[in-house]
Amino acid sequence: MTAAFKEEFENQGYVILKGLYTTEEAHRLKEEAAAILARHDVHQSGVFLGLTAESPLFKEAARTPRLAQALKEIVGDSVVFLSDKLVFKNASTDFGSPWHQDYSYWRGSHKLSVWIALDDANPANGCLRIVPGSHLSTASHDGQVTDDLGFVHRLDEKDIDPSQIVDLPASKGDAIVFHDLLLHASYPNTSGADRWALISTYKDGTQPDPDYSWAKAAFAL
Ligand SMILES: O=C(O)CCC(=O)C(=O)O
Repeated sequence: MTAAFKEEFENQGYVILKGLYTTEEAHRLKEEAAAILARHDVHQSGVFLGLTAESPLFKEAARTPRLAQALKEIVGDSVVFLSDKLVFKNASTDFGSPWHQDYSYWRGSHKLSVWIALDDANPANGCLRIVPGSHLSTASHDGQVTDDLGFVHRLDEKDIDPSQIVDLPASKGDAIVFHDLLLHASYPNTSGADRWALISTYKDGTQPDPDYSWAKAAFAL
């Protein structure tokens, strides 16, 4: 990792770790996620919180050395894993996530999200979309909530300049690390195929924060 890596994160608000996990590792994680979902009464929201809290395999993946090194490069030596969630889309759970900054939900110190592809992701099955550089300011989240997707803080699509949007297709095992002020959304899944992604949250352990009830499996890297 180089100074250019950190500079890219600071300027763009995100960096891509291609092939963070091998195809086989991503496949194993998806199988494990499916086993976890099968043990729970998961409804159609397409979101399940807390895989690492109940799976040693996910805990191991959350501290994989290349990721730990990249996160330390960005925030410094004290990195804390807070929580993770599976955002799974398929033929019946096919919504696109609306535009938002994660910070609008979390507040406190700034965090990093790591979006990990457990399937190949593209515009047809719901890949991530971002606005590079948007992490440099806080947007007001006053978009109308007319569905029950659970995104209560969101921007109106018309408030996003289409010329600034970058689509981030990903191969299974790729990871996108982004700042909690980076504007992002995802396409709806019109393909009928799975698009499962793991999204993990990390923070700089030296920064004070409120207690987050959703971070019950927190640990230092
Ligand atoms: O649909 C996605 O993969 C993005 C989900 C997302 O942005 C979120 O849950 O904060």
